[in-house]
Amino acid sequence: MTAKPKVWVSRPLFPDVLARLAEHFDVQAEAIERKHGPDELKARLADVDGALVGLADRVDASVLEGARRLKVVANLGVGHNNLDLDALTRAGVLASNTPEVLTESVADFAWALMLAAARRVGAAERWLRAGQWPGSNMRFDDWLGLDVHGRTLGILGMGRIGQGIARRGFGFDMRVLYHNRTRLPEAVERECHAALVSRDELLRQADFLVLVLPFTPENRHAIGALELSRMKRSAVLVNVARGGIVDDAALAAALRSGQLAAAGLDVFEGEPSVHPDLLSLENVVLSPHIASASEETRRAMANLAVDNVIAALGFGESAGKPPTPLNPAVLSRATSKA
Ligand code: 8YV
Repeated sequence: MTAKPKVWVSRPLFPDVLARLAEHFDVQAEAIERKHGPDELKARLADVDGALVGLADRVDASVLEGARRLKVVANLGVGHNNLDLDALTRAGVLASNTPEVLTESVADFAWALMLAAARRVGAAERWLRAGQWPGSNMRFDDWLGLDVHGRTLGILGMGRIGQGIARRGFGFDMRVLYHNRTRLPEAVERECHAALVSRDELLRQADFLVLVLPFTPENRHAIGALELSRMKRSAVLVNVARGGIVDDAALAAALRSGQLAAAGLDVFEGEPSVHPDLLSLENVVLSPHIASASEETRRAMANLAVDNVIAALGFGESAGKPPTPLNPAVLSRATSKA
């Protein structure tokens, strides 16, 4: 009997999802959540046919050296700035990600941060839990926040998640503006009730600016001191994209000086550490990179990553046709070689 192909899973996953892999493969799954350095990643990838990795696993040319059996790396996330796609393609390794399945959950969470930051939910809860709610009635003018309804929602990066955030704006009677490298088809703009403006106009007009850009070298510090200075002093910034798109030190300075009213952040430069100035401010809502973390969505992401590995290694109903490849050229090369 030929040995089963080997698959490494870099993060603990739902047992029933792992069981789907085990039907076809010899699975080595990590039991604890931790970051794997380059040497360890290289050693893990050296003798497996497939791998499921997380955003903390940086897969580049150096870790692929010696990974002779490796055919597929499935990323547990839609963003894939942790993968060097050119290096994977050169090595003939298929890469995949988890688009679509997380769109609506991340859009929901962007709204959670918008609302919480505008209405000071985090700070008010800390105050209540600290027993500071006075016995008599609270002052009528205490805990005043910003309204969300009827304001201007600005979205920077209008992919699927940006569109989901925009569509929700209609229910809050908001004017929706967006900026994107390419204009959306008119039908999509209509469905999202969104209008394209320049990046500068977006910064100037948004009452709520939500970042949903991919993290590329060009987008590093896309929002820094200059951009923040162009925004309204009453504006709220929300980042559900990637740490590093915002200059966190500049943001903390703007929040402290009143240059910007509030922020809601799910992602940070250098996660899991968070800039100490952000930790000490009350006008920012902080969450630990959980925008996609609903029960259904995290399961759907894990299952989609597994679907990609099963298909890429030639098993299951979609053998040879992984559902969400990032470098499909690898597949056509494999077919033409066969
Ligand atoms: C993470 C994300 O994948 O999909 C992305 O790009 O950033 C998240 O959904 C998730 O936090 C798992 O680490």
